[in-house]
Amino acid sequence: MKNKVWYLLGLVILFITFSQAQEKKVIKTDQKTINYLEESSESFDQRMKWWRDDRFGMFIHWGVYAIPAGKYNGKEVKGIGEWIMKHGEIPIIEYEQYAKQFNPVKFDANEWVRILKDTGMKYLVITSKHHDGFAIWDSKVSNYDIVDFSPYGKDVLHALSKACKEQGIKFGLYHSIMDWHHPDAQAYSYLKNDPKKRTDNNEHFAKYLENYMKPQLKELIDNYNPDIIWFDGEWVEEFTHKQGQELYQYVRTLNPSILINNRVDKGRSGMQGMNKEDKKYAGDFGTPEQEILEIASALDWESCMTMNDTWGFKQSDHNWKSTKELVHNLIDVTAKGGNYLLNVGPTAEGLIPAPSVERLKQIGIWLNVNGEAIYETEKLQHNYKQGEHIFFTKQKGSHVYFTIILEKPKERLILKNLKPKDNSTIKLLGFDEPLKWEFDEEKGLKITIPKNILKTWNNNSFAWVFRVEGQEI
Ligand code: FHN
Repeated sequence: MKNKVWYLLGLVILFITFSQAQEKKVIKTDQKTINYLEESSESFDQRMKWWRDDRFGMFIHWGVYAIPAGKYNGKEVKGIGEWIMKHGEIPIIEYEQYAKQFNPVKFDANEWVRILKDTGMKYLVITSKHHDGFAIWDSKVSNYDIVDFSPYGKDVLHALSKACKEQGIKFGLYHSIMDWHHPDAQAYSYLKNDPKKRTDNNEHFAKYLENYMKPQLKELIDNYNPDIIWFDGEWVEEFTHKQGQELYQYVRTLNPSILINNRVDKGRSGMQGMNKEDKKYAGDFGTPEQEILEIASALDWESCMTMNDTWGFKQSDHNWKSTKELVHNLIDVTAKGGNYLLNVGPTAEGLIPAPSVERLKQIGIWLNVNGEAIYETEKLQHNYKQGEHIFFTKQKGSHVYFTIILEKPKERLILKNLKPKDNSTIKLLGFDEPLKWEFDEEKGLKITIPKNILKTWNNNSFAWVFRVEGQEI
C-alpha cells in the first residue's frame, strides 16, 4: 500500500515539473517569436499616435557638467557644456570630484513639470546618463550615481517620473551609448589623456553593453516606466549595426509600447538626423539636431534644438534665441509633419535658467490661443507653405485647415491652396469676429482683416492663425 502512495506522489511531482517546464518554454518561445524589427504599420501607427498628436516636448540636459558649467581650472572651455570632460580633457578622477559636489538642493520636480505644462509641452526627455557616464537615478548596477556618489542622495528620476505621471505628461529618457567613465566602454578614446586604444576594444565594448548598459536600461524601464528611450552617442566605432538592432529588440521586449529614436542603431546620417534610405536600420523616428528638415518627410521625425548654444548649462552662454524664433521653429516643424524637442539646461542647484523660463512662458501664452493648429494635426498633402511666411496645418480627421502667418498681414490675405466650404466661417484664433472672405477659382481665397484687428499686432504676436473649413486645392 505504502509503495502505491509513494508511486502516486512521484507521478504528481513529475507532472507538476513537466507542466512548469512547458509553461516556461511557451513564454520563452513567445518572447522569441516577437521580432519588433518587423512591426506591422498598423501596430507602429498605434504606438506612435500619442507622440504624433503631442508634437512638442521638453529636452532636459542635466548632470554633473552643470557644476563646472563651462569653466575648468579657471578657464572657459569651448563647446557645449555637457562635453566639458572631453573638451577640457578632464581626467576621470578629477571629473568625479564634480560628481561629489553635485547637490541640486533647489530641484523641484513638480515645478519643472508645471513649467513644461504651462508651456504647452506634452512630453519630457531627460538625460538619465549622458556621455560622462553619471547616472541621475539610484542605479543598483553602479554606484556612479546621484544617490551613492553625490551628496544629494535622492533619486531625481523617481521624483520626475512621478510628477509627470501625476500631471499627465509623457516621460522619456535620453541615454548615451557612448560612456566616458566605464572602463570597458573605452570609447572614451575621445579623451586624449586616455591610455592607448586597446586592440580588443570591441570585445570590451560588447561586455560594457551586455553587463552594464543593458542592465541599467532594464532598471530604468522597470522602475520609471519611460514612454520614450532617446539614445545618443551611437556613432562610436565600437558600437555596431548588429548591436543596434539587438538593442532595439531588447528595449522593446522590456516594454513593447515604448518609443525609440533612430540613434539606437547606426542609420542616422549626421545632424540632418534621418536614417539612410536603407530600411534595415532600427528606430521609430529621425532626429534632426539643431536644424529643421528642408522639406516634409513621410517618416516620423523630431527636431531637437537648444534655446541658446549649449545643451548642458554653461554660465557664459547668453546667446538666447528669441521667443519669436522658437515659435516659428515650432510652426515650421509642425507644418512639415515633425515634432519639436526644445532643450533646457538646468543649473547645478536644480533651477531652469530664467531666460529659458521666460521664453517658455511666452510660448505657452501663444499656444494657449493657437494650440489647435499644432496638436493633433497633420501636414497638408501638397503645399504645407506659401512663400516663406505662410504655413498650413490640418486638423486630423476633419476638413479644418489652419493658415499660420509669421508676419503682420495686410488688409487682404490671399491664399492659393484652400477652398472654403460654402457659407463657412473663417476666424482668426483669439478673436470672435468672423472675417469677410471671397473665393475665386482663379485668384484663390481672399480674407479681409479689419483694421481694428490689424492694429492689435505687436512684437509678442509671433504668428497669427486663421481657421478655415474647406478643402485643399
Ligand atoms: O553629443 C551629444 C550632445 O551632447 C547632445 O546630447 C546632443 C543632443 O541630442 N546630441 C549629441 C550631439 O549630436
